[in-house]
Amino acid sequence: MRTETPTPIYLKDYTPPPFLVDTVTMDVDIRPEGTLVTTTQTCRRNPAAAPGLPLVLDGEDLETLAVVLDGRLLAQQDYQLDGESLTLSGLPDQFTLETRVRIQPDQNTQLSGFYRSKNGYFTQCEAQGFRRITWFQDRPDVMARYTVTLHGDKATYPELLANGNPVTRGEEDGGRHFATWEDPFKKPSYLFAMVAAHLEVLRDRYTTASGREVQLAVFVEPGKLDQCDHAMAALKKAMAWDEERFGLECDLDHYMIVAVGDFNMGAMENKGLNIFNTKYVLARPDVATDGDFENIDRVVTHEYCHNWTGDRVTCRDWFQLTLKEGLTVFRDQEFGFDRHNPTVARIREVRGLRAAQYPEDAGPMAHPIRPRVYEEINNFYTATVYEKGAEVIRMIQTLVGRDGFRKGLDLYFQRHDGQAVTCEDFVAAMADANGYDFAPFMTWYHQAGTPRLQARGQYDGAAQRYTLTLRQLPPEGGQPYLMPVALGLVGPDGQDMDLGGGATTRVLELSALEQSFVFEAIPAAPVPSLLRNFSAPVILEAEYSDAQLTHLLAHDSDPFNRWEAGQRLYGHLILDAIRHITQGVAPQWPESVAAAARAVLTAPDADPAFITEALTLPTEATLAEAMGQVQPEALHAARNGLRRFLAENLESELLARYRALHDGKAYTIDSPAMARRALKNCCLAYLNELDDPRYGELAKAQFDGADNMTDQFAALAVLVNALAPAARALGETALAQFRERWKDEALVMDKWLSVQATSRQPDVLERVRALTAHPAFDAANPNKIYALIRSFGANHRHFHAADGSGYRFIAAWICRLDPKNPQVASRLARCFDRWKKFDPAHQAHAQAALRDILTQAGLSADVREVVGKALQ
Ligand code: B3K
Ligand code: ZN
Repeated sequence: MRTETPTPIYLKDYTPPPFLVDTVTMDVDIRPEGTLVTTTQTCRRNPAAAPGLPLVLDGEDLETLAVVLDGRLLAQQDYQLDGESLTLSGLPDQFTLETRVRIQPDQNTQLSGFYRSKNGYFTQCEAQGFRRITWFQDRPDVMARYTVTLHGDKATYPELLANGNPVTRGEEDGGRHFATWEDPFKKPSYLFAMVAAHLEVLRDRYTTASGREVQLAVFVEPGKLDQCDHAMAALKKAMAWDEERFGLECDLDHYMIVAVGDFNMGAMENKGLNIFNTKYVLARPDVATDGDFENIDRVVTHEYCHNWTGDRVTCRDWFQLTLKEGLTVFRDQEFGFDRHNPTVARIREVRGLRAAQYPEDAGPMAHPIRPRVYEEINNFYTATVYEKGAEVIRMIQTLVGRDGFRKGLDLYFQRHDGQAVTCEDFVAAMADANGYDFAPFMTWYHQAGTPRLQARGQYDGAAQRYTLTLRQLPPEGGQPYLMPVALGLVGPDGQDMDLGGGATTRVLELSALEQSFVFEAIPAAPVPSLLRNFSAPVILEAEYSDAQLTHLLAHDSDPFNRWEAGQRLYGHLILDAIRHITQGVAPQWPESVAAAARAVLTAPDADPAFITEALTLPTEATLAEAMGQVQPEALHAARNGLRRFLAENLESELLARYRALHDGKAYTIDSPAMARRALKNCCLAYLNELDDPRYGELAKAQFDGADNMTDQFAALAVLVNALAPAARALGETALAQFRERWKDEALVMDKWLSVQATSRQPDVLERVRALTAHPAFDAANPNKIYALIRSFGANHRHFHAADGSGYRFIAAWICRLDPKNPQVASRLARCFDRWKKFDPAHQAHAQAALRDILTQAGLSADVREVVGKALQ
């Protein structure tokens, strides 16, 4: 939406829609001169709305050809057409409205609504794309039954798809054809989808627990059929899992996934017709990494889970977005825990939360998981709504238990199936099913920011009593939270102590600002293991000594907290080193951290995936959050310094482990094999922190000999980032070879772009600039922008270059993209979120770049909101 003055939308202003829509019949005629859309809606007055209100329809970039009320063609003075609304007053209580519009999908560069991609036409309607197709009350609480007929040239668009079930299809004059689809379910307009394209399809079937047969289909661009098997298998696994875990069966006769190369985000859960970014569908061992395979599992599951949490029960308004997104992320996370090493999965989630959501919560775009106000809703598909939203759902499960959570979810569906509801409705179902009072918990829904948690332990040896005092510091002196704090007490022998009745972990419910918990019969002073398995999304400010952290890292029975202790230890050391570096003193690394890391690396029975996580340092973005004022060069140097110190001290163990894991065994895509590859590549990367040219050669040999993308790409990344000149030269050769081999695989070329944009080499910006002119790059394709431009924006060291060059580069791209695709431009603008954490010289550069953006004429609401808030 283009607008000069931002118009904030407030949750408190919500009113029910004046009219309900029972049926929508659409005729979509795709022609070279534009697409004609004729929509017939049967409407009736909403008894829940104020009486006598006019009907206000939303529309954007529509050429209005006719408005017909109950069969009567209206004259222009019979309705009011201004900009983005069409208003009809004095309407009867029931009527049929027909509108005819022409749209230009070939010119739709925003990729919202109906748009052209390589092999045809696709839609994206969430949040407000449907209004770019036809006039409608484009809001999620208007749910209707849709019948859609598509017409198009048969040879160019052999597949004509829409939500629901195919009803009829046939030939038309001039080599054209048509197809009619009927969706038996009421749905909000944001779940509408249609596709007219030339695609190939992989078909399969799934029989649900109660015997319903569901036809499954994955549609991809011609030539990619051999990259669909994994997505199809993921879909079937997700269907079985949702039955088993939540008793939720697929309600559809047809479940289709369509992959498209031009897509603003990951994927979209349109009822029965999911549309996916190719990135989350296409995979084959030689072109996709283990991470890609896992992401496909995750996104396919996420969209599938939406069929219940989002589609069957949807949101009343967009402020409630976390109702479906937080809950569905929680569900896809649970799927991950049930299928993979749950600790490693949890670690990765928390790493992601700290790298993206914590900074968001501390920055200018901070908002509660249920925001109270927005200017552009597309800016609120955030880590807070999604990932923190999932943490909030997880805390509910922790508080009422797994069975209690299931009871609550059952009640939620029983009460609200087919409705558009609020977060309160969800929590009320959880409360009522469990007799649990969630009132003090609701702070999580309306307060922004990350709470801090302090812990003070006191041991009374004579009384054998341990008293733990927890103190919460809500952000900016806000309301206290109710938070579950899972706790264990680790004894000097490394064993968990008995917390009563043989339990070794207890969930403390902290709801006051300060609360003390007393534990009796504690034989010795323990080290508290707090927030086990990350039981609440808070910042724990416990003052652990390095010795206590080493103790937890070695012994905590909670593997998440073993990892956490390591992260804390690394964090302490890196922050100390930064202080030294900024004073011109070389940092000193203690032997004890090398010993601790050695113990991790050589633990005989540990899962290699866990070892990898435990040896991976916190990211620069995460570490920056713990600093008062960030010095990006010093931070980068300190973090690399610790990596190098560990490599020097663990060289022989790293090499031995690498050799043992690089065993030439046949490639498989199961969790244990993935874990082994992860650790192998972690060892290879550490070894290349050293100047020894043999390790560069080792990486190049792995690159040359790899039969899978995981090993090939990991070796490439190591070489591209290598500091030793010989290894770096091998990196250049490898980049050229990689490009030559994969130039026709768009997704693989995205990796090639992003590995260069995220590199730590000093010439990275020059290189990125040059790559913007490379044939592998395309400014109209979101994946390319994300791979090259946004990856550079996430390159902490170089985006925050002292001369401001990184800021100017990203700002220029925001200005260039905004007129074409504001959603993508706005995502790029988020790179500036933390500019105020840097020193005045950095700030001056960032501020100038941000101001430049704001002076652009016709700036979108999307970018204006993000940049405006950043400058406030
Ligand atoms: N619901 C979509 C996201 C739509 C984003 C619109 N800007 C994908 C998902 O969360 O599953
Ligand atoms: Zn979602």
